[in-house]
Amino acid sequence: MSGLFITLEGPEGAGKTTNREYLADQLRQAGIDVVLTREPGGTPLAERIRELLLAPSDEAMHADTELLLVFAARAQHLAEVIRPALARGAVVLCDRFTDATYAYQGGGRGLSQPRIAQLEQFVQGELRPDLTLVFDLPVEIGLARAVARGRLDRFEQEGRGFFDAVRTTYLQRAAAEPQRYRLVDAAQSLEQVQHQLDGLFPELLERCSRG
Ligand code: T5A
Repeated sequence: MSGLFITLEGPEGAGKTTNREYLADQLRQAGIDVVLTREPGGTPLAERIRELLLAPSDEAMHADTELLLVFAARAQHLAEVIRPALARGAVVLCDRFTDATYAYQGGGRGLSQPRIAQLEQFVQGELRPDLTLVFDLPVEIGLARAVARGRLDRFEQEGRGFFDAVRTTYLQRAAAEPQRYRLVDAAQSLEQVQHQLDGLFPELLERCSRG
C-alpha cells in the first residue's frame, strides 16, 4: 500500500466533523488525492449498520453485539473504500476508526482490550492508521455542544462516567504511541482549532509526499 491513512478521533462534540472538510480542502489545494470518509459507515451497507448502532431503541444492545457491528461495518468499509484508495496512493482521511472502538467499546463499555485487539487483527490484518489526530476537550464541553445541536443518538445518551472513560482511553493511547498521535486542543474556538491544524499541515504534507 502506498497511500496515507489519517484518522480523526475524539469524544462527542469535539469538532471532527466540522474540521474534516477543512483538512481535506487544505490537502486538495496542495494537489493531493483525498478520500474523505467516516466510521461507522462509509459505504451504503456500513451506513445501514451505523443506523443500527446510533438509533436509540427499547431493546438494549449487548456490548458484544455493538462491538461486532462496529467491526462488521469496518470490514465492509475497508474492502470497498479504504484499501482500494490506499492502493491507488490516495490519502484517506477517516472520521473515527478503531481507536474509537478502544475508547467506546473498551473504555466506555468495559470490554477487554485484548478481545478488541483480536478483532482488529482479524478485520484489519496489519493495517493501522499512519497518523491520528485526537481532538481532545473536557467531557462537559463536548456534551454541551452535542446537546445544543439537538436530538441525542444512542451513544450521546450515556452518562458522564462513560464519556470520562472514553476520553481517558484516547489520552492513554495517544501517550503510549506519540509517533502516531497528535493532540488538538478542541476546547478552543473554531478559529483557534483551525490555527492548530494549520500548524500540523507541514507535517501532513511531508508525510503525504513520503506516501
Ligand atoms: N463509535 C464509533 C463507537 O462506539 N465505536 C467505533 O468504533 C466507532 C467508529 C458515531 C458514534 O459511534 C461511536 C462513537 C460515536 O458516538 P457520530 O455522530 O459520528 O457517531 O459521533 P461523533 O463523531 O462524536 O460526532 P459528533 O458530531 O458528536 O462530534 P464531532 O464530529 O467531533 O463534532 P462536530 O464537528 O459535529 O461538532 C459538534 C458541534 O459543536 C460545534 C459544531 O458546530 C457542532 O454544532 N463546534 C464547535 N463549537 C465551538 N467551538 C468549536 N471549536 C467547535 N467545533 C465544533
